[in-house]
Amino acid sequence: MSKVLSLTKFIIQERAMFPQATEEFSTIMTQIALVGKIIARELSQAGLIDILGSTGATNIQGEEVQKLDERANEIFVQAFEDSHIVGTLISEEMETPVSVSTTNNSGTYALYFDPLDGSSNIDVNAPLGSIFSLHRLSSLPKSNESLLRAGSEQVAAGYILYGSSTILVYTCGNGVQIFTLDPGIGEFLLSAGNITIPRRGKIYSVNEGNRWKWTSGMQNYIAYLQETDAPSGRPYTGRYTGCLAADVHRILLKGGLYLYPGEVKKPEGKLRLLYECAPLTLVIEQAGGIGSTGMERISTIHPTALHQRVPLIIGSPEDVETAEQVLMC
Ligand code: AFP
Repeated sequence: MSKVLSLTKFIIQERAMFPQATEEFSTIMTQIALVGKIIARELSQAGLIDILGSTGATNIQGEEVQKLDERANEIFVQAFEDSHIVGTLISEEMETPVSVSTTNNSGTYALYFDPLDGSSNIDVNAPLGSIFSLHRLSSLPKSNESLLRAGSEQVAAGYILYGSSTILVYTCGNGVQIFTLDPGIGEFLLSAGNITIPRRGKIYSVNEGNRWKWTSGMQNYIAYLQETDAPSGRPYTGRYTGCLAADVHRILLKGGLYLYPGEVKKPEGKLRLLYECAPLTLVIEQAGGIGSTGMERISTIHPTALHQRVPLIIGSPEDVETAEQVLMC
């Protein structure tokens, strides 16, 4: 029988090896794991209780709020309320950050999250995710400006993917680990450690329904991936679930690239820098890949707004570099 290593035990071992994986960080990861377990349980019962469908409200992103979006956000907030460690919660679903600090000198971590990624999959029982990013601040934020931090400043990031099983993927700068939830014992167990992304893949993941809204450079690049050319491994095959965490997870394991480009009339694209692009970029970079807008690397962007959107091209290093070269021409 292979060795069983729980998330809790893994974090304790990690603390012994890497000073940056502090006790505070262990506590935060334990709470994130709890959030994952609760959301996974609620999703497993979604068709049985009155939790599918829309709330009738629209969020700060101008998108229809699903009941499960709201519930997932609530679960994150409740897990970190009265926290002595995380002082500020910044969510894709909340217009402004929420302070959960109990005293003035505690809670200098800030947690950014997309509580339920891939909302259009909710009602059709397709994969969903939760994406998170952790920053350490020097003091409690006095304004929203102090929460506008580059991806390179993240101390940890990851995602929970609710698919055929529930997995937790994270990095705190020491490689990427994957834990799978064993529902029988309610524990996340290490299922793959120190993941590396293939240098080049054969998969591209993009919403091709938007093709005619893209720049000609982007249209030509996707056409290039679809051409037959055996020496360069083309054609690539297309895969797209509508859940970023699921699509990027496939790319992490199998190689290739995920793209959500800007459009001629909407150059900033759709995805949110702080809740989606920066955290997934940290994970992919830690596995040896690249996250880019096509023009600049995601981790170097200094946000100008909390809900800022940027184009995203993320995945195997050789694939993303080729895309950058084509798009910069
Ligand atoms: P939500 O987080 O609002 O559910 O949006 C999902 C998402 O940000 C990402 O998970 C998908 O890859 C992408 O949007 C899907 O967008 P399209 O439906 O435009 O392809």
